[in-house]
Amino acid sequence: PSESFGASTPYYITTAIAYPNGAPHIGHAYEFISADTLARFKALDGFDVRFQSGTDEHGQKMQQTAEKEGISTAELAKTNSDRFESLHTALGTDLSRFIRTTDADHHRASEEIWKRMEAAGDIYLDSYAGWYDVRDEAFFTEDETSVNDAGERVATENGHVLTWTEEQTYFFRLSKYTEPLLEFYRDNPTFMGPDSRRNEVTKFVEGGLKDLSISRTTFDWGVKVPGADGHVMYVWVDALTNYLTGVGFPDDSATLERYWPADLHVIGKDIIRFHCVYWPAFLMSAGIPTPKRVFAHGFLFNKGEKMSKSVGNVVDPDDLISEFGLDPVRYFFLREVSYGQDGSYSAEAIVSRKNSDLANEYGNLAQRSLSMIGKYFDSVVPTPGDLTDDDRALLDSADALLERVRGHFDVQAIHLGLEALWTVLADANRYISAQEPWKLAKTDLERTGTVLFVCAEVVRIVTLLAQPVMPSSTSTLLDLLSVAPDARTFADVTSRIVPGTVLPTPKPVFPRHEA
Ligand code: ME8
Repeated sequence: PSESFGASTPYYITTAIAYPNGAPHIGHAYEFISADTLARFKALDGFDVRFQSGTDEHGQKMQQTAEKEGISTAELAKTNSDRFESLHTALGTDLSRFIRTTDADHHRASEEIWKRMEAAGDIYLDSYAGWYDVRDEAFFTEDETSVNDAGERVATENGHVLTWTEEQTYFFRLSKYTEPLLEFYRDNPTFMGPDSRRNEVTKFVEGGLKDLSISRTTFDWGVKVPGADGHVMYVWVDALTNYLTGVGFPDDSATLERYWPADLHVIGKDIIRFHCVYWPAFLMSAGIPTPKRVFAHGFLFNKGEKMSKSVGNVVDPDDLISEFGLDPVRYFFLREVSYGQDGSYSAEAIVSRKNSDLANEYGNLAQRSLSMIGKYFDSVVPTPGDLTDDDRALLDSADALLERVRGHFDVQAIHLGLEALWTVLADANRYISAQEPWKLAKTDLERTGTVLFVCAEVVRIVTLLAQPVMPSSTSTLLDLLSVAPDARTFADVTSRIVPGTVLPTPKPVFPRHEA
């Protein structure tokens, strides 16, 4: 949220839109937390941020799940979409829009992009026969399939059981975009992150692209193909278009011009092909600019095991939040998992981070510094005397944090940004142990004041920069430092706490975990 719309640079960031055919799980929560942190970082860094998430409600899988549960597809979609929206609330996500692909404006946007691709001569009708994966809504050619132990035809790449399907469908001339896409990747080396993903996508495209079946006639739960009775759009055509719908495509050209192309699509690693191959090809065809960057995070595993209903290790994000607290959970996932790689979580690992990183390293430093200012200086921020080399070294490393952390966040290396903050917290803890202000207070009150000023200042800077990850705890801590609500952006990192400022009574902000 910016102070004046129009003054600051726009930044449009999205998550994938989830399938609401079941309840949200930790993987979804992880994606929302990480994207929210990236969005908040940009907002605090002065950008006019627009942040979108939502639900991907069409497709055969939704229709089949609804039939199994004996409810209408619309009801299934609404019930579960509401659960995803509640999860955003529980996670403290700061969304500009929660989009549902059943929204009226989204149907309008999907029809429009279809018409533009058609006008470009990229859509044609043909008959299709092939192996269909209902779960991923994707077709496979014979050579991409194999037969499993149970004698079922499965997709070789993911083991999903396939059904033989024959129908007349519309096709998108994806083959035509093989060269343009390769050129696009060459010209835009930062389009895909992390870097390691670029090779795998480029290789796939270099292998040559086949035209893509983009309509279905065997069910009707989808966006109707304009002018073609009985056809609904392939779910990925409308799903990807949600990113455009949310910024006013096609009617609200002011919003569209301001926020499109998107700055960042945050997605999981299993849907890279859709975002890095199909999506730019659709957009090129429709004459719409391509997004600036797609970043794929890894998958989360429960103690190293894949989460699945049959194993019974699917954890409800709400349970984690009520057990450990929202900010510790947000911190844990972003610090523990290298963003872009797979990660594992367990209750023990969360407790360990909560106690060592938050309660010990961060909370104790803040609590000791603030309570000594209370005790020795009547809760008034002391005026620092001459700075020693140690004082200066610590302040310099805190002052250098904004540039360092920003550098990491620019390439979505959230974990490295956090590591940088915690390195300075560790330095500050060593500093306070070495300076022993509680002893100094008996002999040299001026020096005590200088040490506590330096500590309070380090806590302030780290806390400003930790806001995107732990919005609520950092807000409390900034209150305890009497930092005014309008002095909490990254532009304020370079100012200093004003000596003479009166502080409220300190209280612990990062308690140890109690089972
Ligand atoms: O893919 N760990 O929806 P979805 C981390 N509707 N991330 C995970 C995960 C895990 N265990 N499981 C899933 C879809 N995700 C499509 C997207 S976008 C135009 C359409 C991530 O509900 C997954 O990678 O299956 C994806 O980014 C998001 O959760 C939604 O997954």
